[in-house]
Formats: sequence, structure tokens, C-alpha cells
Amino acid sequence: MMDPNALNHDVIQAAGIDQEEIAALFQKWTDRSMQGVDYSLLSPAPYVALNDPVRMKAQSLGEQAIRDGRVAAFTVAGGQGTRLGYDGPKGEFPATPVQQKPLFQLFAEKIRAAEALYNTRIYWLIMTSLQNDAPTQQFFASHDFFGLRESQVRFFTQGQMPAVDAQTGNILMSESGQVAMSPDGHGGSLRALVRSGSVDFLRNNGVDTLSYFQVDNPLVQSIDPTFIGLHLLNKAEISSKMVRKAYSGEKVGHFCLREDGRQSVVEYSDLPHELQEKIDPETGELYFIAGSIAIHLLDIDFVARVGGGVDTELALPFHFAHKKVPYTDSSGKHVVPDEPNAVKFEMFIFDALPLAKQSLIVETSREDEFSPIKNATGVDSSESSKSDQSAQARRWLEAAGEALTGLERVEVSPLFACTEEAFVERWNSLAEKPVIKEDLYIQP
Ligand code: UD2
Repeated sequence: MMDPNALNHDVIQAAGIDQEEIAALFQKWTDRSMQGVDYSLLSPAPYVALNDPVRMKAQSLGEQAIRDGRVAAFTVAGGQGTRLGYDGPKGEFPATPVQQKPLFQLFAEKIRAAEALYNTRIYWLIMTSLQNDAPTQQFFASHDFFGLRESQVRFFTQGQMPAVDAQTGNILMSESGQVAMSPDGHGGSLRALVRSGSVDFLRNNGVDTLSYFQVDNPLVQSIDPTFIGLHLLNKAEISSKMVRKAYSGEKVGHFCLREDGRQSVVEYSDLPHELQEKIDPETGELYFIAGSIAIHLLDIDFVARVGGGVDTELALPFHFAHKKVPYTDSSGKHVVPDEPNAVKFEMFIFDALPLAKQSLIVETSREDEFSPIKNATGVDSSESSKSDQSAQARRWLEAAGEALTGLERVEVSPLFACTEEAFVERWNSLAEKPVIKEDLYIQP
């Protein structure tokens, strides 16, 4: 039988695919059992704890950097959201407990609140994928950019990688006779930031720090002065937020220290079970307690170096995902597989940690910063996240001295306050306070 890759040669070439790179990656995938990483050499990475006094000093430094326009927000929103089962860009998903605001609106309001607080302008970069770019941009246009200026929101699409047959390594063709492509992972953001001209744009506009967060976490403090200040104080090229893992099998990456002294993140699916469960005899807590919640600060020069592709030593590695990918076989028949048949290649942003000359990990509080929407029901679902958002708002009301009864769902507009401290101050200054009732929205 004729090699299907030969048949599709022209299509593959036209798609600009580096076939040697794909063949080398497939080889790595087939050899993967031989590339055993010795995870026993890893130890827990150090981090700046929640109660570390250095935070006070950092806060004012971070505030000044924001005021000076040095910080831009950056959301990765190119994922396909398969687990949530939502048919559209995830940022459109109604995420808040009372107003059902879409994730994009919530982030836009957080950015507007920071702009008002620091009397500055904050650019917002949004990485989409070819699959969801047009609907994402339409969504913003049809909502007047949620009160932001169109010129401060910058969209760009991430790169793509072909899927290959898991048995043969042949590049798969889609139903339309094109190569079956999928987004190259959130780590593709570094290349895409450079390729899209965003790095130059940011530099030309005086921005040197990107505040990176995922589209799925309504609680994220998208512009956090203390985190920014710590990042700058430590001259870090990448900084990352961590929470203490809630339980050993929680689906977050683990911050580790390698033998060479570099920090790294090992994903939950890679760290051996016994290490995930291992207890630190001194503290009685999990040994690898620091969970990655995918919130980072990135230095622009570092992005340019890693994303620029000049120094191959600095390139992010590819990870493999064994997935079901529909394809057209060599006889022209369209096949929808029941079992994983293909290998997809993705880069992860956290693989940039060991590439940095200096990296920093900072603890944050889970209840105030992490409650992602990933699944349709249960853990990390829209329901659990809404309940966590309401719980945060109730804590803030209690901190302001309100006795709460019968308050089910409550939501605070970011334009009213973004932190407990700001909330208490604003609430107490209200001449007339809203009546506390079952569903409460505290608006600007
Ligand atoms: C990610 C982290 C996990 C933990 C968790 C916290 C990985 C591999 N794992 O898990 O360690 O921090 O988040 O919530 O990252 N995206 C793109 N383009 C892509 C793929 C993803 O923009 O090609 C975006 C996606 O839109 C979303 C984010 O990246 O905003 C997370 O993607 P995910 O759902 O694949 O990550 P997850 O939940 O497996």
C-alpha cells in the first residue's frame, strides 16, 4: 500500500509543517518508556510564604510598577474546553454566582478596577487559537469590550501542531483533506507573543512584565501588586503562585527543585503516585505540598529569549497527549475512533521555570485566588466555583462587620472592590448599604 504520508505530501508541505521535527517527536513518544526521569532526585521547591514580612515592602514596589504602566494582563484562552462540554470559547461561559457574568467580562472589570485604582492604563493580551479566535473577537466587539478601550485589548492566535497516528507516526488528515491540527499548548504562548509582534508592542509601550493567567479561574487576582513587587524585588524572569495542595491527588502541577538547583513543575499525571502521597515527617504534611495554579509573571526579555527560537537550548519541550482524533484514512474514508488513536504535541508554560536565570514561587490563599471552572459537575465545576465566589464575598461582608443570615448567593463587582481590605473600606463608607438578602449583587 502506498504510504499515506507520501499521498498527502503536498498538503503537509503547504501547511508548513516541519516533518523532521514531527518524526523526531514521534520517536520520543515511542521511546518514552526508556526515558525514565528519576523523580526521586527532586525535592520541594522553596517559596515565599503567606506570612513573610517581605510582602509589605513588595506591595508598594508592585503598586508603583502598575502605576508606571509597566504591567500588562495576559490571558491564555486557546484551549478547547472539552471537559466542560461548553460549545464556544470558554471565556464566554457564565461564571459568577448572581449576575452570571462571563469570564471575559469579569477579567475586564478586574482590569478596569486596577486602572482606576492606580490611575494608569493596563493592556490586556488574549491568546486564542485558530479554532476560537473569530468567536472570541466577536464576543468582545458585541459587548463593547466590556468597558475597555478596543485599542487596549490585543488578540493573537497561538500556533498549531499536527496530530500523528499513534502506531505509525503518520500525520493525520482531517475530513476536509487538511492536516488534522490542534493548538500547541499554553506554552505556545511564548512563541506566539513574539511572532504576533506583541513583545515589540509591549516594549514600545513601556511594559516589561506580563501577568499571566488562565481563562478558567474567576477568583484570579489578575493584577496583584504584592506578587508583582516580589517578582521585581527578586529580579525573577518568571514568578509563579502556589497554593497548598488540598489533597494528594489534586490535579495541579507540583513545584519541585531539581538537583541542578533549578525550579520546575511536574504535572500531576507525571509525578509518581507514591511521591504525590509522600508525607514530610517534620511537618506531617504532603512532602510536595506546593501546587501550581497556573498564575505567573513573565519578564518580557525572558519571553523574547524563550519564544524567539534563537537559542534552541531555551526552547520549551513538547509533551505528548494520547487522544481520539477523527481522521480520513488512505482510502478516503472518514474514521471517528472509539479509542485514543493519535498523539498530539503540546508545550506547557511552566516548563519555562528551569530555563530562567531566576525564578520565584509565591504562596497565595486558595480561598481567595483559586477556584477554576473545568468540569460540567462536581470538583472544579461552575457550581463549586460559584459557591467559592459567594463564600469569598461573605467573608468580606463579615470582615466589614455584617452579621449574615439567609445570604445564599452573593457577588461583589470588581468595580466595587477587588480585595477584602478595599471592600471593607468601601462598604463602611456607603451612606446607604444594600439590603442583605438571598441573592445579593454588590455593584459599583
Ligand atoms: C492546568 C495545569 C495544572 C494546574 C491547573 C490549574 C497544565 C498541563 N496543567 O491544568 O498544573 O495548574 O491548570 O487550573 O497546564 N490553553 C491554551 N492553549 C492550549 C491549551 C490550553 O490557551 O493549547 C489554555 C486554556 O484555554 C486554559 C489553560 O490553558 O486557559 C489551561 O488549560 P488546561 O485546561 O489544558 O489545563 P489543566 O486544567 O489540565
